Amino acid sequence: MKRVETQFLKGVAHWEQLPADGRPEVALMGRSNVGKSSLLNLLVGLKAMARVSRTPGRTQELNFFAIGDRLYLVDLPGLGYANAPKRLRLLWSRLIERYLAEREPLALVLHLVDIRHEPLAVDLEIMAFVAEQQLPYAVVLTKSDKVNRSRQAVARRELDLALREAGLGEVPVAVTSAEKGLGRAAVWALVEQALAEPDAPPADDAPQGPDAWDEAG
Ligand SMILES: Nc1nc2c(ncn2[C@@H]2O[C@H](COP(=O)(O)OP(=O)(O)OP(=O)(O)O)[C@@H](O)[C@H]2O)c(=O)[nH]1
Ligand SMILES: [Mg+2]
Repeated sequence: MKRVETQFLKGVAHWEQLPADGRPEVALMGRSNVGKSSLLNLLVGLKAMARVSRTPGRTQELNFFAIGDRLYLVDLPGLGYANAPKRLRLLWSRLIERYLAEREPLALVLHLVDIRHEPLAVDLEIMAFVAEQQLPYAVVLTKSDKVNRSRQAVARRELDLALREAGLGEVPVAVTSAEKGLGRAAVWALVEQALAEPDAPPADDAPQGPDAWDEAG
């Protein structure tokens, strides 16, 4: 698997610590344990760039990873737990909420949904928030190695229904397995598409696609 030149920049716990260079940012968002850190590792082609934890909710800060000098992947803290109280939004830190609502360089929210389960309450909250704020948005169905083809098809239908009910039409979807190394190019394609949108920050003459950034040792 090819690597993408990647560096951990920092964990951000306060607004003032956000990078000031204006590079576009792609945020990985989803419930705790859905596979955000694993997807980040898959995307950059390194096994242990983002910490993968079996203990839900371990990542408490917004973790910024520089992809070349072109963009940041932002590993957001996991949201909500299976046994969380009803008002899940309370578990979103004010920083996450403000980051999503106000962050200028935010070019794409990648919402990770576990392919094994119907979208959970926390997923519906994310969709509602995305619709309300009109954020650039795509969904990644994770852990595809855990289900068969027919369950994959059902998951797509359940997802499409939830998206429609949230008022979100035409949302791009990728299917991944960090375990099997599947879906990497599909997710990068979503990122490229978002960076190419007219209201995204200009990409200069930067090379296109992860293969072009294959400079890491
Ligand atoms: N089988 C399988 N397991 C996966 C996959 N992706 C992640 N996992 C497992 O799911 C667990 C959680 O993965 P993480 O990547 O740490 O999830 P996270 O969303 O970053 O979790 P928090 O940071 O705690 O919110 C780990 O045990 C991973 O090994 C996948 O594609 N397939
Ligand atoms: Mg994580």
